[in-house]
Parts: sequence; structure tokens; C-alpha cells
Amino acid sequence: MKPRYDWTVQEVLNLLQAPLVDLLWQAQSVHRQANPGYTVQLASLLSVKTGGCSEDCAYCSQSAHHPQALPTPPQTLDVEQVLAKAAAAKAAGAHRFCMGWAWREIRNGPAFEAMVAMVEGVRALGMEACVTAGMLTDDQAKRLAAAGLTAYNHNLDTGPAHYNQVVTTRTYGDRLATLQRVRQAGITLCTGGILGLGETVQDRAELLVVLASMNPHPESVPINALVPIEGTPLGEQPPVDPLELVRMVATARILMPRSRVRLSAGRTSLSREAQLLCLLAGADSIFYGDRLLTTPNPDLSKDQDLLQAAGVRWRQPHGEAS
Ligand code: SAM
Ligand code: DTB
Ligand code: SF4
Repeated sequence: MKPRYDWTVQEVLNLLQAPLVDLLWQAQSVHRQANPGYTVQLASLLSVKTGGCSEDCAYCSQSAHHPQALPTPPQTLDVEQVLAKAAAAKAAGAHRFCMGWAWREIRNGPAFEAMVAMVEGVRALGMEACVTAGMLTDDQAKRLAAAGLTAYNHNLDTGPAHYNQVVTTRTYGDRLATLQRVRQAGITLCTGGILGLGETVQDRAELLVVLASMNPHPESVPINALVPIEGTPLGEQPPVDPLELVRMVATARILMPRSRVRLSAGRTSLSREAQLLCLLAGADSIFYGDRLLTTPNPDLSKDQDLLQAAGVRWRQPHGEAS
């Protein structure tokens, strides 16, 4: 099956709104054909630099525009602390280690040198390394690639028309330009969105069209459900209907058959059964570890039980499925 890069918004809307049983059948067929072996990758997440960010993302606890959302002062971990966490994540079974910085953009200097050392250290442990740290220059992307960085996470969050309702301190175009820089440096792309930002189904379709128009498709597509955080402008948003999340995952899987579709933030509000439906819809990665960046994630043992109940194999640090 040849991947397509010319999906229309109408086609994607038709998928997002298809009868659920048909959508799931199609997604499962695509997934089984494109990714034989059915593994789920476990990625652990760590906030290296927390809080004090100059962007105004309405969902985020770390923006300096709404400081009451994060009661603790901004803090940064050092290389040793980060690599100790990476080693612990590997020992617990994680295959990928993702590190976050609450920055608008990366600046050169000691903090960037530390980031490079963290990437090298995570790679030396035999894990994939992912960084999310805002915008970057061509030179910084090249340095990160040379350090062995596997992926750079930079989410588009929502469709282009809804974007300025969510963030005003940067544009959709800024986001796309960074993604292009990352790809040009030879680093794989991790880019996806968030449900529950007050968007319409049309906005969701438009986001998916932007992602699925990239050639090649982003290697990794996180689908988050908003974690509403008190003190942020979106702190009072109603919870996302879990079946909407299932639909988004299934449609992403159909549009981007070989991409790793990551069931990301929001799992603590999902039942075991809803998470299983997301796996059935083609999600093939979860965040594994009891914290995301500033909010909780399910406990390791709960996730091990979930995967076991599903009968799903997951990837081990050396890259083979267990
Ligand atoms: N500052 C960098 C950036 O924004 O690219 C990296 C860190 S930022 C916290 C990483 C991503 O987490 C955001 O792009 C957003 O998609 C997601 N995110 C942040 N807060 C969230 C929340 N409350 N619920 C769901 N996803 C969230
Ligand atoms: C992604 O798409 N989701 C992760 C990761 N990439 C960086 C972040 C989720 C953050 C959830 C809110 C928090 O813990 O602060
Ligand atoms: Fe800053 Fe990233 Fe949070 Fe936006 S999502 S406020 S860029 S840390």
C-alpha cells in the first residue's frame, strides 16, 4: 500500500465522522498491513527545564504568562540527574527517552552544551533520544544530529485556523519552519496535536491534513488529550470524549500508515477499555513512567497490566519486541 500525501480535508472529515466500527476496522487493517508484528513502543518523558517559558500557549502550565499554573519556581536538571533518570527508564523497559525544555527557542551556551551531552548520554545507553525545546537554528539542529538525536518533538497542536486562539506569541508558519529545519538536519520528526482545545472537527481534520501532507510523513505523531491545568486559560475545558480520541488515533493511523502514532497526554482520565480501543485504533506507543512534564501519567505497573491484558508486545531497549 503506497502512502498518500494528498489527502483532502473532506476525505479526512469523512474518516473522522465515519461509523466507529467501520473506522476501527479500516485503521486496524491498515496498521496490521503496514506494521506487521504489532509492537507498542514505551517512551519515557522528563522535564529538564520546567517553567518560566516566554510563549503564551493557553494549555501549558509552564508559560510565564500564567505563572499561577505552576506554583514552584522554574528549575533545570543537570546532565548527571538526567542521565540517571534515563538509566532508570531503560531499566524499567523504556525504549525511547524524551526530554523537554520550557523554552521558546534554544540559545547557544552552557544550557545547549548540556543538552548535547544529555543526547549523547541517552544514546550511549542504547535508547532513542528525543528533545522538545522550541525553535532552533540550522546549526543547532546539525549539532543535535551529530550528537545522535533520534527525534525532535515540535507539535502543531491544532489546525491552522484555530492556532491563534491557542497561542499568540508564535505562528503556525514558525512551527512549520522549525520542523523543516529539523528534517533537513537528518533528525526524525515527532509532531502531532492536542484534542480538547475548543477546536471543531474541521480543525482536527485540517491538522491531520497538514501532518499527512509532509513527505515523508512525520515518523512520530503524538495525539494528546488536553490535561486541563488550573490557572491556565484552558484550565476549565470540558474533558475530551474518549471516543473522539479513538477516532483521531484511527484516522491518523489510516492517513500515515507507517508513522508511530503515540497515545500521549491524558491517559490518566481514560479507562483501561478506552486505552485499549486507542491501541486497537492503531496507537503503537505510550508514555511510560509516572510523570509527563508537570502532570501525572499512569504508574508503570498499571501500564504493564494494560499491555498484558491487551496481549500486546512492547519493544525492549535493544529494539526487539518482548
Ligand atoms: N516548549 C517546547 C514546545 O512547546 O515545543 C517543548 C515543551 S512543550 C510542554 C511540549 C508539548 O506538550 C506542547 O507542544 C504541547 O503539544 C504538549 N502539552 C503541553 N501542555 C499540555 C497539556 N496541558 N495537555 C496536553 N498536552 C500538552
Ligand atoms: C507530547 O506530544 N506530549 C508530551 C511530549 N510530547 C513532550 C507532553 C505532554 C505534556 C502534558 C502536560 C504536562 O505534563 O505538563
Ligand atoms: Fe512554552 Fe512549550 Fe509550554 Fe508553549 S508548550 S508555554 S512553548 S513550554
